[in-house]
Amino acid sequence: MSFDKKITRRTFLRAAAGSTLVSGLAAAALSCTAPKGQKTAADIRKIPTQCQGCGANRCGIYVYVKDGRPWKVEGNPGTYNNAGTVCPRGHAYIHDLYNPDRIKQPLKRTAEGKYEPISWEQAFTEISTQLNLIIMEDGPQSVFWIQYPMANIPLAFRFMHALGSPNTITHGATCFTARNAAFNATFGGLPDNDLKNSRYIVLIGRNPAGGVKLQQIKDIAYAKRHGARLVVLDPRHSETAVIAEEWLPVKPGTDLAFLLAMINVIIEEGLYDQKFVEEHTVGFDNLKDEIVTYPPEWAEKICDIPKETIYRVARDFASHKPRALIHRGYHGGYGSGYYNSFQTARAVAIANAIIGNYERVGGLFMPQKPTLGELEKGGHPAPQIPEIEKADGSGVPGRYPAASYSDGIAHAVPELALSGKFKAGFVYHMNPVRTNPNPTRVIAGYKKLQLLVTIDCVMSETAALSHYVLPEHFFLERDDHIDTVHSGPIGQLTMVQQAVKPLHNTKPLLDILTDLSKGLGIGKYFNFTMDELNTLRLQPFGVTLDELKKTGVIEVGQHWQEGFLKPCKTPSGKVEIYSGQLDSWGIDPLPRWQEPMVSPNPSDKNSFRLLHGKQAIHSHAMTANTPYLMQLSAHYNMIRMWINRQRAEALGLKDGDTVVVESDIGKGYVKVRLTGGLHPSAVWMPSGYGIFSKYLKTAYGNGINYNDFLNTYFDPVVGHVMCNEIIVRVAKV
Ligand SMILES: Nc1nc2c(c(=O)[nH]1)N[C@H]1C(S)=C(S)[C@@H](COP(=O)(O)OP(=O)(O)OC[C@H]3O[C@@H](n4cnc5c(=O)[nH]c(N)nc54)[C@H](O)[C@@H]3O)O[C@H]1N2
Ligand SMILES: Nc1nc2c(c(=O)[nH]1)N[C@H]1C(S)=C(S)[C@@H](COP(=O)(O)OP(=O)(O)OC[C@H]3O[C@@H](n4cnc5c(=O)[nH]c(N)nc54)[C@H](O)[C@@H]3O)O[C@H]1N2
Ligand SMILES: [Mo]
Repeated sequence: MSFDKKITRRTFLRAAAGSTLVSGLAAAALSCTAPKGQKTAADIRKIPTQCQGCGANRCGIYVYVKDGRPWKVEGNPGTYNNAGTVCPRGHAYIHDLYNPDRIKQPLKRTAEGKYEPISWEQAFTEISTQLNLIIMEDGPQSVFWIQYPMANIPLAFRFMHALGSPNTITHGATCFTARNAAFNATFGGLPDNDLKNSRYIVLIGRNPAGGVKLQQIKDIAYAKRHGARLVVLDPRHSETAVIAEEWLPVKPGTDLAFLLAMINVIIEEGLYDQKFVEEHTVGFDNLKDEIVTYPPEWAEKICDIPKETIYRVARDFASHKPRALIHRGYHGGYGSGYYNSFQTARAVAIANAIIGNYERVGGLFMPQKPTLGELEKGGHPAPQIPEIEKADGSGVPGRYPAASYSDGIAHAVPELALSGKFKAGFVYHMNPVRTNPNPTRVIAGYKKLQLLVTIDCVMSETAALSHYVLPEHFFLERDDHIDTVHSGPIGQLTMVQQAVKPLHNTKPLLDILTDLSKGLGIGKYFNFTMDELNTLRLQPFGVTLDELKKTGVIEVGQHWQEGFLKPCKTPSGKVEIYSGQLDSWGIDPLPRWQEPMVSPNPSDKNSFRLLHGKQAIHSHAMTANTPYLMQLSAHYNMIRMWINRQRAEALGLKDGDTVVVESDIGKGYVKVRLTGGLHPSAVWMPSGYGIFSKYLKTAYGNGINYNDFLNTYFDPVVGHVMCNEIIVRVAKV
């Protein structure tokens, strides 16, 4: 059965949105492994926890446990991010508890590159001894910690700061840092989208039905039922474009031209919110002076969207104010894709601001983030934040001042290791060898380290390079730090809660850090249990840990209210259209047109820009080893690169043919899917495949990955990867 024929993108969308089809298939596939026999209410426990099937959304779920085994999953109706639903990955991922590829005890790399089991005691002793020596010789700043930005992150900060190193890093620079920095510069933080109440929604390189966020797709569906118009700008006819009133196949990397022209129309025709602009923004006049150079007549030649369409979208958008929004975006459009991504995200922020939708129903709003209680209150001293600049230059004047100090620049690690600045590193819940650009260089860098410790549940590509691999409890086996990720219009507390007994000789992160800290002379910073920590974290809210564990979600604080009630956390306290701070850092204070860094060669019929993106049934590089999900990939023929039909035919290609894809750094082979739903200048590759760790037997050898073709780039503003700045040659084999 071909993916094109039987499962359309429309049904995929429904699957992602309502978890019907694909998750139904996934659940059907899974039910064969669920324990057989009669289920009686008495032996089934329903445990609220957080899904970790992607790390990003951390959806509130109930895990039903029967005879000590997880049996099924349901969405927690109270959590904001998923509002009662679970996606296919959530249904399937719980079964990775029993995945035979899990690491069952600590491992040490031998001289031959094999892994031998060792005891936890040996692991802690050897790691702390080596680390002490490295710190003595090269200082604590030669140690880094890199991880997925998830609930446990304060523990890593604590550990690193106690050691005296500022070098904590997340995957941000490979995902979202251009967007975050731009919204910070404009609003002093990252606002959320009130999609549900919006009446005109523009998505620019955001595909919530593929890069799934269940609440967003549900809210879009709700808004559409109430008359909202949905406009999707995407070079690809994405799963979300399927339900849009309008799909605008923008030329990749040129959304900035479209946005500047939109702003031009809104200002030139006086369609902006004059009162809001006067009262709450700075620098409108500077923008007004410059924007005249960017009419739709100019933009259409750059972005391939006709001027009439730009005029119409700009007018419709403004006429629905304040209940109109351009989604804040995530990864695909301007999270970390292009040389111009930072300014594209600035233009998105400004286009929203001038129609006065900020802090308005149906527009953008600052989420109500609760501040958790302090460990100090329980007599647990906090380590000082080291007064040393971060080695990757994030937040450092003259280097990447606009980059977030806490996210850092992930793909700078290999350089810093090769140059000898980093000697030792910890990788937690992240797989940089597969998710960072240019694996050859990443491998060379990570291999150069004197000590590399990876904390994972399986032998990822990164684990398979490490000197020590420390297995963490699977999420169903542990409690994590209380999380505030579900906060939207109201603050929400949720957590990962243990649902089953640990199956193997593994440990949760806090225990690993506690034991390690003893040998490192920083034991006083890890003198609490997870229950004590979480109890203290809850103290300001007057709720108990038992209450949270019972319901899985607790709302705290006031509900968001419409209106500009608090100053922005920008230098002026207002929305900064013109940013003096950016100017002082030598960064364009207003968005101005910038070309993408590289472009396909128009006179070479084999030359394309390589784009990538999420499929609803896979997460990053981490679910390709989940057998049920890979079964779906195979069944629906999903491991194919999309190519524009006419361009493919000019290369003599038919659907399903194998092509060779080559960039200046990589080469690979993949099957193609011919489609009318892709801008002719690009090819598009699903991003969840190309696993090369031989330990991951289901995933290994299936498909290729965009990182194999991506050179090592650092955007000059925030240092992000510029992951869509890839030109490939595609040819039939
Ligand atoms: N299924 C699934 N869902 C996920 C995740 C996952 O791994 N799997 N991960 C979560 C995370 S961490 C993230 S960051 C989000 C990502 O969520 P998104 O950013 O929405 O997802 P992507 O698939 O990266 O990109 C979205 C779209 O951007 C388009 N695009 C590429 N270049 C351009 C361009 O120049 N202009 C425009 N307008 N569009 C462009 C792509 O064609 C793609 O359809 O998903 C989250 N949800
Ligand atoms: N190949 C590829 N690269 C990408 C992307 C992609 O889709 N594909 N997307 C980009 C984006 S948007 C993002 S956000 C980043 C994400 O990149 P990463 O942060 O590297 O995320 P994952 O690939 O999901 O890797 C997560 C790792 O955590 C491990 N893990 C899972 N559960 C647990 C647990 O409970 N405990 C521990 N200790 N480990 C666990 C998984 O086995 C896996 O090795 O990658 C970027 N780069
Ligand atoms: Mo991401």
